[in-house]
Amino acid sequence: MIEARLRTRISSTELESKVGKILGPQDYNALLTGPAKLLKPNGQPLVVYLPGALQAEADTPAVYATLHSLRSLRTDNRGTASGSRRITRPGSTRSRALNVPSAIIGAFDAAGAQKYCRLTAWTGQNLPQWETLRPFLQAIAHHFKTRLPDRYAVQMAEVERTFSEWVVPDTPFTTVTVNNTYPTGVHQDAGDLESGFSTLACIRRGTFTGGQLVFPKYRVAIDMQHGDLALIDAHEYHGNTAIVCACGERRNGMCDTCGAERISVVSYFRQNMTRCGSYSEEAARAATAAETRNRKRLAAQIDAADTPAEVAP
Ligand SMILES: O=C(O)CCC(=O)C(=O)O
Repeated sequence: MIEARLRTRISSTELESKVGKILGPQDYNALLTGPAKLLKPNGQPLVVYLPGALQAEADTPAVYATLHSLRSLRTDNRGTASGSRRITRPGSTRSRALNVPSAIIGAFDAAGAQKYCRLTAWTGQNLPQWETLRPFLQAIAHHFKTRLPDRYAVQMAEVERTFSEWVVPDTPFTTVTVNNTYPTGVHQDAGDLESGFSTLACIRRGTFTGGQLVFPKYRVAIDMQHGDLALIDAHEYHGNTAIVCACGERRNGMCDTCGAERISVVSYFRQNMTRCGSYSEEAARAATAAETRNRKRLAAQIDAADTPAEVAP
């Protein structure tokens, strides 16, 4: 395995100018195609690239079936990672970015309007499918433990402080983001453990060009192939290049015509999961929140019914 310490290759002003943008081949000098461990200038790991490390697990039909089925879940909440600017529509209080095929599965901490920890909606409704991913996620965890034992130990210490129902058994992961065939704009991940590490696995079908995972600050990229795993510092700016399928189309979602598909599976530990109560405590919190919402909605309806209609003078 190649091991190298990188130098910063662009100024912070240039890096900032790339945030939210889709990168291209002009944004890297080195493209990793073989096993490598790259360190940042401070000696901390940036990437451990393990080509083919998940070949067997990636070819398990049930794993592919589950990951592939998630392509229908889309979100406009990925911000700069969507490769677009957030826009707030008139009359709305929420800003939205480009709608991309990206799903969060597993556990999620209390955030925004949902003031309780939970399994994400898809996960709660598809527990058997969620469980088919266990061997895949456990294989990722195994490589993480072997290649970056210090970071793994830090993450497992947080697992010890977390109710087990929120953690994928025998892994340091609570949560997984599954992306299907779209280029992420330059972004840093947020919400995952600062002192931990992230992992990105790739499953591919059909023929396409692009999709290289780029770290623009260091001008390096990885050409992720089917069954590859990269352990990555996702707090460093990263993004992946445009994906053009065999039909010649730039994709935002898999191509139903030629079948080109690039699934990236990002597994991590959500920093605030240590604050969650047990599953039943959080379910009780969710029930109370739903009751409060219903009571407020009903009160608003009663108020509206009591308001005399305006009479024209
Ligand atoms: O698909 C990729 O290569 C990058 C995915 C990613 O950066 C993310 O989901 O945050």
